[in-house]
Amino acid sequence: MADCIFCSIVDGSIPSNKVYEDDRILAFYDLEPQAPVHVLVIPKQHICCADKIDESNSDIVAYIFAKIPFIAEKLNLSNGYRIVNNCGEDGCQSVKHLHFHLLGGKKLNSRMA
Ligand code: DGP
Repeated sequence: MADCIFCSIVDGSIPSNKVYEDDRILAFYDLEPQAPVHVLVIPKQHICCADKIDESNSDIVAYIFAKIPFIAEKLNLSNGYRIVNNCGEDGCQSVKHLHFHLLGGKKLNSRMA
C-alpha cells in the first residue's frame, strides 16, 4: 500500500534490520526500542490493524503466532517475552500496518497500561 512505512520495509525501499523473513511475514528490529530486545513481527500483506482481522485474513495471525517461538529462540528469549499489539487511536497505534511487538531481554514491567 502506498504511503505505508511497513509496506516499504517489506518491498525493501526502506531498509530494516531483519531477524526473520519468509514469503508471508517479516520480523525486524524496532527503530525506537523499548526493551533490550524489541522486534516487530508483521504480515507482508497490508492489514491496517487488529480491528480489521476477520475470518478472511485471520490465518496470517495464527501463522505469525506459530512463528514467534522460532523468532524468540533466534533472539535468545528463552526466559520469556511479551507480545504487544497497539490498535487504533486509544491503543496508540502509530503505524497503520498490523504488527506485533516482541519485547524481552529483561524482566519487564508488570503493568501494561
Ligand atoms: P506502534 O506504536 O504500535 O504503531 O509501533 C510502531 C513502531 O514502529 C514503533 O515502536 C517505532 C517503529 N517504527 C516506526 N517507523 C519505523 C521504521 O521505519 N523502521 C523500524 N525498524 N521501526 C519503525
